[in-house]
Amino acid sequence: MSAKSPVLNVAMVGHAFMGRAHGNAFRQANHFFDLPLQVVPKVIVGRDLGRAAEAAGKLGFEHATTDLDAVLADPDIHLVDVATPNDSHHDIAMAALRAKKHVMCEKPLAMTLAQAKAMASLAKKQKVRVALWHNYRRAPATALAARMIQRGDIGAVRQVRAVYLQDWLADPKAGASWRTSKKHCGSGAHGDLNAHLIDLTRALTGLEFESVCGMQQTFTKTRPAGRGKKAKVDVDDAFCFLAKFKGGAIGTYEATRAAPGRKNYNCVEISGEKGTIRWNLERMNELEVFTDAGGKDGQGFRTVMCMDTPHPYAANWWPDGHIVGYEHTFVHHLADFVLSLGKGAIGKGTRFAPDFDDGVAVQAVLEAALRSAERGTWEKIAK
Ligand code: SOE
Repeated sequence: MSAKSPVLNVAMVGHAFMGRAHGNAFRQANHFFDLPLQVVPKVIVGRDLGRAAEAAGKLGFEHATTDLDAVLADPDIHLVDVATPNDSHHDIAMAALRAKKHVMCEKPLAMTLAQAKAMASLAKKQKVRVALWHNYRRAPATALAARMIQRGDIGAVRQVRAVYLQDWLADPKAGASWRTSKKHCGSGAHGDLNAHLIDLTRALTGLEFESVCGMQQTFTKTRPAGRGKKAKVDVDDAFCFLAKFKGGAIGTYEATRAAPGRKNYNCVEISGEKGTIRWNLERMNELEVFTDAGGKDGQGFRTVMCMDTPHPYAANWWPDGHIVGYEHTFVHHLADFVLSLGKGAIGKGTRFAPDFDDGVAVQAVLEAALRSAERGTWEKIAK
């Protein structure tokens, strides 16, 4: 990127945990990637001006506001980033799309499949670029896994084993939040964590879901809500489902936020005809690989340390052997999105994934699994 590169002025709506991860990416991307646009963190939009201004100062945005309409009306804002709780994704993104802004949105894309479809459809109509922050596609190790699987290193995929285990809601005394209220989040661990697993396994294998069979459990039915009050929990603490893929592969998925000791254990294992690949977020730079190399007496899982020049993204940071972290996956995600923006008109070969069509695909699986858990039946994935 040269000093005269055009700018990409960013408005970020929301500034909590995901706002901090996105904000860091907006500031870092141009420092480590040669991008066609200079990303400029312009404004943070929040409900409370004081807190938004404090976040703007910390995250390096030029200013803060509570007036989203004014931001959307500003021709000098090019990209709107939605980093808010799930129930506001649709309305904010649709308003930004109507204003012809490029839009990046946190996962899950929406509260329902219908909302997700409306967002994807409007994005196409407005001919703007959109992205969904499924950041785990872009760890060096997961990007390498996708490359290896898609070039045939493990043969045709037969089985997917995916778990995303956390424990921040294992304690019944852990407080209620928007993440435990269906009105604000749609579902609990399912939409929060299975969404990541669905997207990541789609990205790694290229498989599409055919039907699912799910079950869910809420272990803690009410939680402290401050000032001695209690709030009802009407979403899952844990959600498991079986999956049949088009072409005959099968899968198992498990998401929970009540597994003591599991802090952020996002672990995916893909078995093919002739090999297996396993990735665990808690050891995010490592990829466990079993292929039929080495003859019968030399076989075994090997650990690939994905932090060297041949590995995706790794060379943008440090010399071989230096590791990267969780926050780097967001920087990689944004860098690839800006590269896609720089390719001009939307067309084949310039598409960024995951976009809102991928969001629709994830939402369709989430919703089918919820229907299945409610009815106790296998459910086909809606088109
Ligand atoms: C909470 O479960 C959470 O912050 C998720 O919402 C994120 O998507 C995940 O990356 C980490 O855990």
